[in-house]
Amino acid sequence: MTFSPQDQEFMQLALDLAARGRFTTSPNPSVGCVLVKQGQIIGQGFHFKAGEPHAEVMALRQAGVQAKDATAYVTLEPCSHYGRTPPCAKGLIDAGVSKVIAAMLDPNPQVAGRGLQMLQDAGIETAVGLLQEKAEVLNKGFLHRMRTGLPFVQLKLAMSLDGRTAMANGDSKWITGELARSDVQQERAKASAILSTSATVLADDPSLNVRWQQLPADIQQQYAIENLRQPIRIILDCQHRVLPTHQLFKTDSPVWLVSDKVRDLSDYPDFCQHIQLKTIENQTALFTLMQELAKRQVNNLWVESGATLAGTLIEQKLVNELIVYIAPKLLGDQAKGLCKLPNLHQLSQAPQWQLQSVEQLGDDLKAIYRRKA
Ligand code: AOF
Ligand code: ZN
Repeated sequence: MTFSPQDQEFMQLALDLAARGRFTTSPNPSVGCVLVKQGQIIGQGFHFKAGEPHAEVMALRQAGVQAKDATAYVTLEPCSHYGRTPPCAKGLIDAGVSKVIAAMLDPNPQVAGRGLQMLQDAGIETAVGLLQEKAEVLNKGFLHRMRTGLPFVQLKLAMSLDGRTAMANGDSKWITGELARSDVQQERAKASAILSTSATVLADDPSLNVRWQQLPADIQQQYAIENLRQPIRIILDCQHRVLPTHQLFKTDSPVWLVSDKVRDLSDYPDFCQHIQLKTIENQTALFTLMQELAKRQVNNLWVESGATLAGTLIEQKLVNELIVYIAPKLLGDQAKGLCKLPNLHQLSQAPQWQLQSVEQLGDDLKAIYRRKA
């Protein structure tokens, strides 16, 4: 299939629109749509929140009767099912659109090609694959969950030049600079959920929420605070050490405490839930946890924890991406390391990663790595 430079331009616009939903659409994907007739944009829209209209509906509303015989550029195959909203494929058919170009197919088993089929059956020309790689990046969490039944796991590591995360006495405030810390807030904001442990809660008493006021001004201006979503905080707490007095409970977004025992939460706020899961050698069975989280519609899981959970997740091949913030400091070899890998003895067995991108944030670097097979 060949696409013209103009096709690329319109799809890029649809991708930019889709990205505006990146902090709000979870558990749904971020999707954008542009309607074009005789080279003119007649409607554009994006999906803002689960339960609210899909991108195509927003664009069709704007175009009104002009949508007849238009071309639709959509970043994901239009849906074919009745979910929280009616099928977009039907909306496009009813509006009389003549052509639909999708960046990629929707792997959601409720859709998976049926959206395009519905359009074709109605005599609409369809094409797929325009700027697909960019569309994949935008929804890597949603797509991974649909394809594998697991969340897309991102492990955040903040370290010195010599790969240390804290001094021997635990002091780690602050290794990275302000821009890197603001970037972490953005990454948290994009995540469906944040995973940590009771050890981290007991040591640092973090709130693990998004401080919207720490995000860049242009982002703050784009969103009304009341529309923003806080990620779910998930804490592995086998020994029930997390208390109702911890900072976690000072912001009223969901907290899920995970352990293998029955837990009475009557002293905890209503937004706190318990997930009961088996443990292996006193540790939560992490693969089972991931399956459970995917069932609960967690697309992107952002992990901020200590070296133990980081190491175990890496060992069990459950980390999809490392997000590493590197500060220009040297902490020396008595300082604490990034992750514990007690079973690793041979260099040939060292987990390997593929560099995806590097970005400068003030004096710090942000490097993203994907797990190699
Ligand atoms: C589209 N356009 O803008 C989005 C789509 O429960 P619902 O009705 O919101 O449907 C959610 C599913 O629809 C989601 O899992 C994904 O497969 C698809 N998302 N589809 O045509 C959109 N957000
Ligand atoms: Zn739809």
